[in-house]
Amino acid sequence: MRLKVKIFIQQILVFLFLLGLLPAHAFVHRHRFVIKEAPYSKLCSSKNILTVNGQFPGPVIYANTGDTLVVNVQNDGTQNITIHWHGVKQPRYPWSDGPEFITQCPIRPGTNFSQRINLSDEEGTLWWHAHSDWSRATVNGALIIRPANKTNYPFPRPTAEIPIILGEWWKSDVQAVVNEFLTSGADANKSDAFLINGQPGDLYPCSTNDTFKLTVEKNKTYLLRIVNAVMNNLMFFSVANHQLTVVGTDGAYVKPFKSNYITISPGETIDVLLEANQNPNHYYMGAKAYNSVVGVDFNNITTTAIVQYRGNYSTSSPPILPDLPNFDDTNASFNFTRSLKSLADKGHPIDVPLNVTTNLLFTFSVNTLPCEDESCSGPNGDRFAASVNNISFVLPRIDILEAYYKNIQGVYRDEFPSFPPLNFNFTGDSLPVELQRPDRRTEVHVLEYGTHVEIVLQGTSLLGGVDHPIHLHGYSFYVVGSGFGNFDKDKDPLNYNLVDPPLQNTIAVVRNGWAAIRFKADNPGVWFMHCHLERHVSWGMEMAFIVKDGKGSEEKLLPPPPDMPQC
Ligand SMILES: *[C@@H]1O[C@H](CO)[C@@H](O)[C@H](O)[C@H]1NC(C)=O
Ligand SMILES: *[C@@H]1O[C@H](CO)[C@@H](O)[C@H](O)[C@H]1NC(C)=O
Ligand SMILES: *[C@@H]1O[C@H](CO)[C@@H](O)[C@H](O)[C@H]1NC(C)=O
Ligand SMILES: *[C@@H]1O[C@H](CO)[C@@H](O)[C@H](O)[C@H]1NC(C)=O
Ligand SMILES: *[C@@H]1O[C@H](CO)[C@@H](O)[C@H](O)[C@H]1NC(C)=O
Ligand SMILES: *[C@@H]1O[C@H](CO)[C@@H](O)[C@H](O)[C@H]1NC(C)=O
Ligand SMILES: *[C@@H]1O[C@H](CO)[C@@H](O)[C@H](O)[C@H]1NC(C)=O
Ligand SMILES: *[C@@H]1O[C@H](CO)[C@@H](O)[C@H](O)[C@H]1NC(C)=O
Ligand SMILES: *[C@@H]1O[C@H](CO)[C@@H](O)[C@H](O)[C@H]1NC(C)=O
Ligand SMILES: *[C@@H]1O[C@H](CO)[C@@H](O)[C@H](O)[C@H]1NC(C)=O
Ligand SMILES: *[C@@H]1O[C@H](CO)[C@@H](O)[C@H](O)[C@H]1NC(C)=O
Ligand SMILES: *[C@@H]1O[C@H](CO)[C@@H](O)[C@H](O)[C@H]1NC(C)=O
Ligand SMILES: [Cu+2]
Repeated sequence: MRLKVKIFIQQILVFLFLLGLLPAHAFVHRHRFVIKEAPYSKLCSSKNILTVNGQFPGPVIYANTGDTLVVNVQNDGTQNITIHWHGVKQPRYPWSDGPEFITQCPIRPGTNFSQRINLSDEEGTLWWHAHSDWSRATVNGALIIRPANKTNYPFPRPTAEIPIILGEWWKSDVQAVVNEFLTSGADANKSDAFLINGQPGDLYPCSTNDTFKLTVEKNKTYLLRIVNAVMNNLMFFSVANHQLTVVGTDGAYVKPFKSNYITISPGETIDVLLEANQNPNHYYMGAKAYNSVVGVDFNNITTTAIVQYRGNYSTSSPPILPDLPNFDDTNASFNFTRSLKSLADKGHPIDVPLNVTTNLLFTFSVNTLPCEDESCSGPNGDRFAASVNNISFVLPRIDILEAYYKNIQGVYRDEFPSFPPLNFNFTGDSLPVELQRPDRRTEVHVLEYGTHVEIVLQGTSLLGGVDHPIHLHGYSFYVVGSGFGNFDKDKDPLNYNLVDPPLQNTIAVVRNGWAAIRFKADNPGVWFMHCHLERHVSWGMEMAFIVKDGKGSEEKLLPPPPDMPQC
C-alpha cells in the first residue's frame, strides 16, 4: 500500500516536472569537507598545512546552474574555521555564507556544520575558501557551475575544462606569519612562492616532478577556469605563444575577446579558452605578481605549469617561457580589467540599475595607529592599519548576523557613514600625517530592501596607495565605471557603461583611482564587504551591510539552521 502511494507521488512529480512546474534546482549535491592537517613538501622543505580532506588545493565542486549543495564541514583540526562560498549569492540565507563573526561563529575543533547552498543565476567559475584568519592560504578549491540542463555554453563546447588555481606559499606556518606581523605592527613577510594548482613550478627549487602538466591535442580547445587564491597580490597570467580568449569572470559570461595575458585579482575568477593551435611542443603557462608600489617587498619569481602537446617533438630543451607584462605595468593591469564587458545577449540579459536611489562613496586607505608599546615595526614606530571611510573594522565577539536576527544589543553599531568623514584630495601627493589615523569600531551600513545602490570605491594615496580588490558578499554588482585619481561626481558618470558593464563580485580598484559599482539590494541579510588582500583585511579594511527584509513573503531572511555554530 505504502509503496503504491510512493509510486503515485513519484508519477505526479514526474508529471509536474515535465510540465515545468517544479523548480529546476531540485538536484542536490552532498559533500563532506573534513578539515585536517596534512604534511606537504615544497621548496625543499616540508610542513603540516590545514586542508580539506587532505587535499591541496581542495576538492573541485561541480554543479549546474540552480542546483543545491549541502556541505558538511567537520573540523578535525586544532583551530577554529569557517568556509565561504565566494561569489555565491545565498539568496535570503546568509547563514551559509561563512565569514567568521560576520555571519557565523567559527566551527570549533571537534564539531561540524552543514552548509546548505542554493545556487541561483551564477554560471561559470567560482570558488570556496576558509574565511577565518589566514586559513584560506591552503583551505580553498574551485566551484564549477556548468549551464543548467538543456542550455549550453555561449561558445563551442571545449574539449576539456581545467581548473587553474593560483596560490601562495610560505615556508613557515601561515599562522606564525600572521601572529608575527600583527604583533610587531610591521608589514607581513613576503611569501616564498606562488603556485599553480599547488605547485611552484620549474623556476623554483625542488618542484620539477610535481609541476602541473596539461596535455593538449593540436586543434582542440580547452577551457581554463582560473581562480586567484593568492593572498596578497594581483597576478598576471599567460601561456607562451598562445592567445587566450576571455569568456567569463566571477561566475558570469563576458563578450569574448583575445588577449596575450590576463590580470586577475585575489578573489576573482577568469575563464579563458586556450586553442591548441601552435606547433606541437611544450610551453609554459606562467603567473607573476603585479606590484606597482615602490619599496614594497614582494615575491618576483614566476610560477609555472606546462602545456604539452601530444606528438613527436624533442623535450631536451626547456619549455618556452611566456611573455608577461612588467611587474609595475599599471596600464597593462588596468586596461585588461577595463576590457571586461558583460555578454549581454538574448540568452544572457543584464539588469543594470538605472535609477539609483542610494549613493555611497567609500574610501579605502592603508593607515597607521600608534603603538601600544614603546615602538612597533611599522612606519615611524607605529603599526599598520587599514580602513573604509576612515573606520578600521573591529571583529565582534558574536557574529553580526546572529546579533541582528536575535536583536542582541552592544555587538555592533549601525552608523557606517555614506560618505568619507573627511574630505581631502584622496589621491594627493603629500597628505598630512593626521589623515593616517583611523577610528576602530564595528560599524554596519543599513540598506532598505529594494534600494538601487551605487557605491564609488575610492582608493587613497595615504602611505603611497595600492590596488584594492574589493569583494562584496551576497551580491554580484555591475562595474559601471573606473578611473585614476579622484572620482568626479559631475564628469565621471557621463562616461559610465550602462549598456554592457561586467557583472562581478570582486573589482580591483586601481592604485590611487576609483571604481563605481551598482546593484539592487534585493537579498536581505548581513553581507560583508572587504579588500581581498589578506593583510589589508587583517588591518581592518572591511565593513558590513545589513539589507533589511522586504514586505513580501519571498523578501525575508530565512531562519537559521538548527546546527548553527555557537560562540
Ligand atoms: C542534469 O543532467 C545531469 C547529467 O545528464 C544529471 O545527472 C542531472 O540529474 C540533471 N539535473 C537536473 C536538475 O535535471
Ligand atoms: C555533527 O555534529 C552533531 C552535533 O551537532 C553530531 O550529532 C553529529 O554526529 C556530527 N556528525 C558527524 C558526521 O560528525
Ligand atoms: C533552497 O530552495 C528551496 C526551494 O526553493 C527552498 O525550499 C529552501 O528553503 C532553500 N534553502 C536555502 C538554504 O536557501
Ligand atoms: C619573517 O621574515 C624575517 C626576515 O626574513 C624572519 O627572520 C622571520 O623568521 C620570518 N617570520 C616567519 C614567521 O617566517
Ligand atoms: C623525480 O622523479 C625521478 C624519477 O621518478 C626521481 O628519480 C627523482 O628523484 C625525482 N626528483 C625529485 C626531486 O623528487
Ligand atoms: C589542424 O588544423 C589545420 C588547419 O585546419 C590542419 O591543416 C591540420 O591538419 C590540423 N592538424 C591536426 C593534427 O588535426
Ligand atoms: C627579484 O627580487 C630580488 C630581491 O628580492 C632582486 O635581487 C632581483 O633582481 C629581482 N628580480 C627581478 C626579475 O626583478
Ligand atoms: C620522432 O622524431 C624523431 C626525430 O625527428 C624521429 O627519429 C622518430 O622516428 C620520430 N618518432 C615517431 C614515432 O614518429
Ligand atoms: C587595451 O585592451 C584592448 C582590448 O580590450 C586592446 O585592444 C588595447 O590594445 C589595449 N591597450 C593597451 C594600451 O594595452
Ligand atoms: C526612481 O526612483 C524614485 C525613488 O524610488 C522614484 O520616485 C522614481 O519614480 C524612479 N524613476 C524612474 C524613472 O523609475
Ligand atoms: C590632487 O592631487 C593630485 C596629485 O598631486 C593632483 O594632480 C590633483 O590636481 C589634486 N586634485 C585636487 C582636486 O586638488
Ligand atoms: C574559537 O571560537 C570560539 C567561539 O566563538 C571562541 O570563543 C574562541 O576564542 C575561538 N578560539 C580562537 C583560538 O580564536
Ligand atoms: Cu586592500
